[in-house]
Amino acid sequence: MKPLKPVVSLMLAAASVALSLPAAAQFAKPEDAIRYRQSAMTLMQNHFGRVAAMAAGRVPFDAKVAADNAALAETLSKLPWSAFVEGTDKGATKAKPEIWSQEARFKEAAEKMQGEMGRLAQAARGGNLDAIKSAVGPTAASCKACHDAFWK
Ligand code: ASC
Repeated sequence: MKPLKPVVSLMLAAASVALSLPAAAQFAKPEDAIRYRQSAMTLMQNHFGRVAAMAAGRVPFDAKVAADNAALAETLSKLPWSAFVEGTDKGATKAKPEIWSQEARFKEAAEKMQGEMGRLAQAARGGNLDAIKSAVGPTAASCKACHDAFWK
């Protein structure tokens, strides 16, 4: 294998540190954690939305665009959770206190959504619009269920 450029090795090292750090140490300030999870949700909504628009027939179906966007949405669906750290229930957030008082329920809803995003990504990799259509509904429902319960 060709040796990696120093900058690339550095980025990989930084990424592996970020993923293995305890959640609280990932963020210098509570606002940073809030911004991080909001950014991840915004990006996820955008990439999921592009696939949902094709499933709804609002934009022409393009199998590669659907697969790429569903894969991004699946990856993004893993990111918000480490940012729900202590002390981030107030400030510029619509997160409900139930996230922390009913942690198991929140975790279950978050994992349900990640599972549905995974199934959507799998359907999109297969390139079949009907399979994508079948997966979009349950995925959107899992977004909504969590927002209804845990979002102001
Ligand atoms: C989205 C989004 C959600 C869900 C939900 C579906 O695109 O951001 O939270 O779909 O609105 O009902």
